[in-house]
Amino acid sequence: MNLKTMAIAINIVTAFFTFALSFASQAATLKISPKGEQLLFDQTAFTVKAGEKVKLTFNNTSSMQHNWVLTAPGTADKIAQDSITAGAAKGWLAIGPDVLAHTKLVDPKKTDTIDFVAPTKPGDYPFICSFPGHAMTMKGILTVK
Ligand SMILES: [Cu+2]
Repeated sequence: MNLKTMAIAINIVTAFFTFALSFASQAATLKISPKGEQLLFDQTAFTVKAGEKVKLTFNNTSSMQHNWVLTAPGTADKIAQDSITAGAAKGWLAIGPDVLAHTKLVDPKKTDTIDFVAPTKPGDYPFICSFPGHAMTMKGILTVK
């Protein structure tokens, strides 16, 4: 390999990593918290692109345990019900194929950050807190476009 070939090779490698870095930094960044001590999220609507990388941080500013659970359309009520049965040992979450992404059960004044890939099918994906009794009001919609 002569010097010119090596220079071209280095340029190609540099271009590749620059491209890879720019792609990696394109993850959508979402931040959500409870609304004070109410059984509400402070954000009830997010929009992301289909198949997009998402980084979500749930900052539990309240004095209760909560989580953030993304559900397949039409399944939030069942997941909330099943999560009561799942019990404290399972973090009050019935994990199954309709749970598309979730934080851990976050203790008061703690945060959890998760990375996931947005659904590839456009639509409205409900998110809930699956702690018993919270999902009726502690919910929102992640819109995938
Ligand atoms: Cu909650």
